[in-house]
Amino acid sequence: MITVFGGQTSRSLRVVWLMEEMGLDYRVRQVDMLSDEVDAEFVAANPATYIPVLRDGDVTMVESIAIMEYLMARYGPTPMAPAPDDPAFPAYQQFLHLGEAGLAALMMTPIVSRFLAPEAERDNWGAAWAKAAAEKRLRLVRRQLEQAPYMAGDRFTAADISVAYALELGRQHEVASLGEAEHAYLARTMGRDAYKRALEKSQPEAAEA
Ligand SMILES: N[C@@H](CCC(=O)N[C@@H](CS)C(=O)NCC(=O)O)C(=O)O
Repeated sequence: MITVFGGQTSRSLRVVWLMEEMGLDYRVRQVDMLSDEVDAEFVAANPATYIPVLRDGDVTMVESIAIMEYLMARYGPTPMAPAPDDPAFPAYQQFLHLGEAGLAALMMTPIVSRFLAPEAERDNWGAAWAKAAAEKRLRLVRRQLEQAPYMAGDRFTAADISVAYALELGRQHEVASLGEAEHAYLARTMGRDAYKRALEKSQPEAAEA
């Protein structure tokens, strides 16, 4: 069975959400990122010690977007991934990656600066730059939402899983200013049954059930 090492609000949610959309069988193996104890199985799976990690038979992978691409290629075809000859494909591919590389990854610097950095280092230039860079990239999401309900057009795809996760991260930690269209988009995407199931199954108490 597929195992995802993750946590309830981590990027493992992207992977679990996708598996719920695809109807795949999996289990979530909780990783407590705040614990001081060494989690030997997790460290063996990812010596860089970040989540999510996917284990599928002999395959061990990190990076949420790469994992999603692997799952859709390995267990598809799926409506979550438009085919390369589909007119929706370029926008799909762009936003699938923008959600992490252009949004969530940039948001992490202001988030960890605000919540984890020593007091004197909270307002640092790098964090302000990363926040501004993410805000600029959000204009691409905003422009897309003026034209279509989803990142790839009329249909929900994995690009929405990628971008919605990032928007929610920015919203929760107040590092992104979301307008009405972005809030409506979050309600539309995170209102899906598959997302609700993913959230439930990512809770620590549900993990080993
Ligand atoms: N680009 C990676 C980022 C993964 C990442 O930053 N994960 C966070 C949790 S959401 C983490 O484990 N951070 C701890 C660390 O980096 O040490 C992905 O998309 O999977």
